[in-house]
Parts: sequence; structure tokens; C-alpha cells
Amino acid sequence: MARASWWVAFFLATFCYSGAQTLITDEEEAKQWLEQYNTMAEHYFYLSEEANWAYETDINDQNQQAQVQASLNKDKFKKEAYDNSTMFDVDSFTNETVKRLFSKIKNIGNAGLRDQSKLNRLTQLLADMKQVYSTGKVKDGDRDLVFEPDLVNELATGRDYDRLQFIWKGWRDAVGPTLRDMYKEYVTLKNEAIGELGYDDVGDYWRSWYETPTFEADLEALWQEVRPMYLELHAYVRRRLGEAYGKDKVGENDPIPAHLFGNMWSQQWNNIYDLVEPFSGKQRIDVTSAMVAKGWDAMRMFNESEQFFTSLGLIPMTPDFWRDSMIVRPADREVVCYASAWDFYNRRDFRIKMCTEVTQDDLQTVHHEMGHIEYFLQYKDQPVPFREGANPGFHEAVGDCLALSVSTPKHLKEIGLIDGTLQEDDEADINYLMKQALEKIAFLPFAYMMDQWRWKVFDGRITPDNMNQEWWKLRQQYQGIIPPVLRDEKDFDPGCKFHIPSDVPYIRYFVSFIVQFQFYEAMCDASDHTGPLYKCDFYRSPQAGQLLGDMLKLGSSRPWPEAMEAITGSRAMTARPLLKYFEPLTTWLRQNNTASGVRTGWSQFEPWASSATKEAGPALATTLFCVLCCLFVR
Ligand code: X8Z
Ligand code: ZN
Repeated sequence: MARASWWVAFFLATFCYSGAQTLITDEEEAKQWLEQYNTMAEHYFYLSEEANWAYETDINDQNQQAQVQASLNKDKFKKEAYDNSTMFDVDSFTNETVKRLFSKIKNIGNAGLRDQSKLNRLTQLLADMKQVYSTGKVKDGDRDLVFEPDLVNELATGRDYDRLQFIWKGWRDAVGPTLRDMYKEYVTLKNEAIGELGYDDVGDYWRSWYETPTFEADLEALWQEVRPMYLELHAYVRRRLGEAYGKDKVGENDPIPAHLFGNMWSQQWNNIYDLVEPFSGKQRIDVTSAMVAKGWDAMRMFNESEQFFTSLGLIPMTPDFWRDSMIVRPADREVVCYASAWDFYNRRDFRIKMCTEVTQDDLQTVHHEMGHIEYFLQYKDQPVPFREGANPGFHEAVGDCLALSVSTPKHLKEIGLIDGTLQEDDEADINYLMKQALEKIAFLPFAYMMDQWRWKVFDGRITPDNMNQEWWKLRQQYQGIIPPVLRDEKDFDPGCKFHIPSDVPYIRYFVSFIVQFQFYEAMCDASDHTGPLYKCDFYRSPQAGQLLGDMLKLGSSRPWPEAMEAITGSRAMTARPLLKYFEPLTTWLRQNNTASGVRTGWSQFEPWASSATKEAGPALATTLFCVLCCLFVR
């Protein structure tokens, strides 16, 4: 009942004015309207999150229908609120916060689709694509391999070229072709929705969240700054992979086959640290085995992470968080395993959903997700439209920034994951920086190309009939990798990365991997750290925590350069702290590559012919082998 009366008041307030055909210039009226909006937004957003949570933690038809309906209800509310908000003469207002709230209320995304049957279809498609991705399996004899943990673990630890290829291709066969047509339809419908909001296409809308007219040029400049280091890392890793798998498999000047990096998308390479370790015989930096040996479980990983946050004086997780989060994969039902953090918009309910495994990778992800929750907690008393990161990249950077501190050998020793006296010589430092670079530097071209591809799909530079080919052109151009087996336009390899069928923009992670080093440097300074940046552990520094907390509290109430200024003292995104952090490794890589006669860069492979050749090599050998066998047997 109470909900109904809010709605009536909200509607009447604007209906009466709309009848008068004059725009409202009274800012007090506007503030009252915004308060009503806030109460109702909390209500509809909560219901939608609840239904979404129920679906993602128990995938079945009934939960899917409830989720689709709750999402449509939320969109109906957003659309009506948008329409009603146009009754105000926002340009005449003087209060900047009020103006900013109205501008955010107009960001209604898919709800812009006026044709209800099309919106129904788009909402259903989104749920279906998520389901296809999340329930995909690879047949292996009489076993069904699930993505998490089976495929993830095999890729991380497997070192057999052909088996890795089977896993890599198996996943793409399992979900890609099914998603391809769905994705095409999604692009058309979503572009139509966003077009109705006055944007050129979805990419244009997504980029608008950064409020930076030069955003694309700024990103390109950042990429050009870090690219030389990526090229050195790529060349070094290629040489070491050539040693491990043979130069016939990993050519000296070629792009690298994509299945050899310990990760389904070749996005982060830390799982192959053992293959590329610069100096052997030093302390173990990969602490997965230590975690297992010491009996860590998911709960221990979450507790350690929270302990780090609270050691900085940041807000602890809530009782509801511990009661309602899903931190391991349930055995009895299908779930969306991809890790995520949830804000239920009632200022009380915050949760993580994750199929945690006891690995160092997942320890990193626990901190990542808890960083999102910390942001939610810090800005929970802001109006709903400001309950976002200063920009989406800031949201992604919080937990990672803290994890930079957690992953230092000093801290790993502190939490019992490195035994004995710490080795702190130059060789141990280079090993550590290599591990970090495999995670942070290797990721940058991937994070950059993901949305280069999507922006081109949305604005038509990539057409529906060449989506896969263009994907591999970008993968080669930016990352220097090639598919290990022939791909064609029945495949849909972009769809095999969670964020693409799940409609989650990706440039936020590129931004995050730059700005997290800016935040880290600022927090290290606040904690009075001295010495090389990469050795900084700001554990138990309330000054570092205060600096971060003050920025998080702002949510998106101010344009992001102001949030950046609050934490770093300057307003721009810059790769300088990242390059400073890795400087000793960059120098070492250059020297090592030169000394080993390794050249950076790669020869251009025409993607289809190249893959065909790669495939034809072993195939030809197998045929010859069979012919010889037959002759011999006779
Ligand atoms: O998707 C994520 C998080 C959830 S926001 C687990 N990440 C990106 C990815 O896995 O592709 C974190 C780093 C990059
Ligand atoms: Zn995240």
C-alpha cells in the first residue's frame, strides 16, 4: 500500500505540471521530486536485484521468468521517471548536485526502448545469453567439464599442448555458435534502445559515462605509453614458451598461440609463471600451494581480505553479507559462477557471489570483489543515482589496489603464506615483478581491444558477417596472439568471454589497471612508505584507509577528476605510477631480450590462412604417420 501511495504522489506531482505545459523552475519542487524518485528507485532496484540474485544462484526457468519480469518492472519505472523528469527546467537550476542527479536519471539504458515487445525480447535475450554461457559444458569422454573449476584449472596447470588446445577449442565450441545469432539480435535491439536516448550507438553511450570528450584519444595515449613494455614482456614470454613447447609451436617472430597462457582468453598470464620465471631457486612467489598446504578455504580467504580492509580503518562487511553471500559453488544446482559483487540498494544488503577455489588467483579476486562491496558501503547514503564509482574504472580499481599491497612478499609472509626469512635481493625482486607483470601488463592490450571490438560492432564498422575474423585481427594487432586452430564465421569467439554475452562493458578494466597504480602510489605516500613502490605494503595504515575512504564516499556525485584529485592530488589518469612500479623489470627485460637476441613484435599472420597452416601442420604429420603405419603393417 505504502509503495502505491508514493507512486501516486510521484506521478501526480508531474502530471499536474505536465497539464500546465510549462516547465517547472522551482528547485525546491525538484528536490522533493528527487526524494520521491529515490525512495521508489530503491524499491524497484531492490526487487530487480533480488530476482536477479535468485536466478543467478539457481538457474531454472521459473527464476529466469521472475528475473525478466522484475527487470521489466524496473525499466518501466526508469522510463516513467525519465519522462516525468523532463517536466523540470533543469537548465535554469543553480544547484549543481540537483542538475547532476537529473542528468543521471536520464541514463536509462535499455529502458529507452519504447516498443514494449522489443524490450521484452531484449530482456529475455540477455537472460538467455547469460544462461548459455553459464551452463556451457565441454564433453570429455563420459565427463562433462564445467567452466569453473574444471576448465579454469586445466588451463592454469596443464602443460600439454594438445590437451590445452582441446580445452580451448572445446569451450569455444560449447557456447560460441549458439551465442552468435543471439548476439546479433542483441546488438540491433540495444542500439535501437540507446538511439532513442539520443546517442549514436551503444558504444557512444557507454563512453559517455566517463564524461571526457577526449576519452578515446586519452586511452590511446595511455596504451602507447605502456605498449613498449608489453612488447618486451611478449617477446620474453614467447622465447620461454618456445623453449617449453618447441619453436615449431611457438615461432621466434610469430604471434603466440592463444591457448598457452594459462587462461581461457590469454588475458592474464600469471598462471604460467613457472614456465617463464627469470631466476630459479628463489623464494616461491606463487602461493597457491602454500594456501592449500596450510588448509585455507574460501571462508579463510574472505576473512583475510576483510581483515585487510578493516586494518586500514575501512568499513567491515555487514552481518547480512556473511549470511547471504554465495562463496562456493553449490553442488546441487546450476549457477552463474562468474564472480560478482551486489548492491541491493536498501543500504543494508550487499553480497558477493563467487565459486571460490583455493588459489592465489581467487585470493586476488576475493579482494577485487570486496573492493566493490567497500565502495557500496562507503557511498550507501548517497542518492541512488550517485551510488556508482566516480567512473566505472574506479569501481574496478579499489580491491585491486589493496591487493597490490597484499601480494607483496612482505605481506604474504605476514599472513603466513611465505615461510622463512624474506629474500629481498635484486633477483627475487625481478621474479616478483615478473609475476605482477604477467597479471597487470599482459592484461592491458586485452582490456583495450575488447571494447575496440564492441565499439566497432555497435557503430557498424564491424558487420554481423565478419565478427569473428575482426576479433582475431584485433587480438593479433594488440596482443600478438593467434588462434591455435582454424576459426571461421560459424564460431563466435568474443561470446566465449563472460562480459560480452553478459552485456558488461570492458574498458573499465583498462582504466582500472592504470588508475589502481595511481591510487596505490597515493596510499603508499600517505602511509609514509619509503623505498621502491613495488615493495609498499600499507597494511594497518589508517592514513591510507582514510584517503581512500574519503574518495569512495563521493560515489559519482562529482565528475571523476575531482575524485582523482581527492586521492592523488591531481586530476588526470596517468600511467606514470604503473611505469615507475615496473621500471626495474622493464630494464631487465630489455637487457635480457637483447642478450638473448630476441626481437620484439611479430610477423603479420593472415588470421585464417595462418590458423589453417597451424592446423595443417599436425594434421599433415598425422596423415603421413598413418600412411607409413599402413605400409609397415602390410
Ligand atoms: O570480471 C572481473 C571481476 C568481476 S567485475 C571478476 N574482472 C575482469 C575479468 O575477469 O575479465 C576482474 C579483472 C578483469
Ligand atoms: Zn569487478
